Amino acid sequence: MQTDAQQFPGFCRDCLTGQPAGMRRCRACGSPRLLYHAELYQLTLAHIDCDAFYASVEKRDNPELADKPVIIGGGKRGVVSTCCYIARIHGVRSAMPMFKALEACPQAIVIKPDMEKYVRVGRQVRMLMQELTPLVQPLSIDEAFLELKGTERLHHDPPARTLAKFARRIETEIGITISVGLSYCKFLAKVASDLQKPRGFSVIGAAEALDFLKERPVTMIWGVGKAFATTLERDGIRSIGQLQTMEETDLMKRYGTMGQRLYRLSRGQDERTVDINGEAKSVSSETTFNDDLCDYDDLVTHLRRLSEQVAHRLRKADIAGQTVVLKLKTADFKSRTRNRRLDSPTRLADRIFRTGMQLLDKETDGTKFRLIGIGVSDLSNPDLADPPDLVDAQATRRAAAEAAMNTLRDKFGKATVETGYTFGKGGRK
Ligand code: TTP
Ligand code: MG
Ligand code: MG
Repeated sequence: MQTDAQQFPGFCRDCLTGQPAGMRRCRACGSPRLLYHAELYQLTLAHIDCDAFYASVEKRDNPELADKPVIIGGGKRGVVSTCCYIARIHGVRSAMPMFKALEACPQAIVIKPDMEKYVRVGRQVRMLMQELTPLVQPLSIDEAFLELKGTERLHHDPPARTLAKFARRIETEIGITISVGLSYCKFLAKVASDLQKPRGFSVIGAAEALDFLKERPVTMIWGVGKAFATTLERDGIRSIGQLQTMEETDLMKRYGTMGQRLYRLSRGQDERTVDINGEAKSVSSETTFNDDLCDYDDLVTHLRRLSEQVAHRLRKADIAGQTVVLKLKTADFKSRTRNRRLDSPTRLADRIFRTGMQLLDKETDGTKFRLIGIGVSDLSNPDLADPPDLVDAQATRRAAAEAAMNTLRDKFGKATVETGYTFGKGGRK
């Protein structure tokens, strides 16, 4: 007997019934959510991202919020973490100052984030993903890449149908919604998952990649944020189509390794595979003090030096890490480790150090420490490390300064260059 996938070019995302070509509504359930694509049953690389994640979890837990605009945020920084899609209609966005968000949508219900809960739900989603394939690469609390090649035998369905079933399962079992992007490479799978949010399912095939990208803005390319987009704009480049007409050597001359990325990604060329982050693997440095320390400033001095050692080893090994890990041991030998996952992998001492400082800030409450360590885990190759626009222009300047210092250090040795944090404080060995 033929399967639905062999027999019909499309299927219904609600009841999974196979659909003959050209249907507008499902022949079984009447749903308009039909999926057709020429490469539908060949593509295997998916990106899944939860819709309005924190807000969806809160709505799930309080049905009274269902049709109300909900904003998650507030707290110390007074910004919007996220908001539901109803609030987005009013113009509310992530990272917006709360007062602005409430100007745009005064009737919104504001909820303080409950991180523990979101981490728990994120883990549940991830565990279900791992039932689809062992090749799950989490990118953040609410999203991951999945490689589904070779899972057809296990699921008795091609990846596209397995993913649609998965979206239904998340809705019924977890109570939130997701969006799926299906493509042949990571870049376009991630782009695709964002195209139809919420409850989206978008497919970008190899045959259409060039055309699809042509009219899109350069900011769609991974690693091109506001700052770098401004640089490109100064050079007259706004659309990916413009990049498609440029030579690789020209782009590399102008923008270095980023130029090479622009060249490739603008043409839909992305060789990166889904890799499960090596869990136990990390690069770290630590030091035990002669006398216990409790003062933030004293600890920071060590932190800076250790961050530089870590960055140095990352550069030598030509790897990067995405999760910064701070380790402390108290005077009475209790260990504390604190992690923070960054938006992109890093091998810059400055990023490691600054993240470490933030983690340390919460721990210095008068406790005496005998040891401090800093490191990174979630190791990966450095291709996507430290995109030029990562945080802000200042960070880009610091990154450039660090690169220059590294060159000097490699040439003249470690003691040549010291930053303000280590100078004169035992930074020299
Ligand atoms: P996202 O997946 O970027 O956003 P989202 O899930 O809220 O909405 P979308 O439907 O567009 O995917 O981020 C996941 C969670 O991370 C989000 O729910 C809250 C948190 N977050 C912040 O705290 N601050 C931010 O600036 C962003 C972008 C996200
Ligand atoms: Mg999301
Ligand atoms: Mg996300």
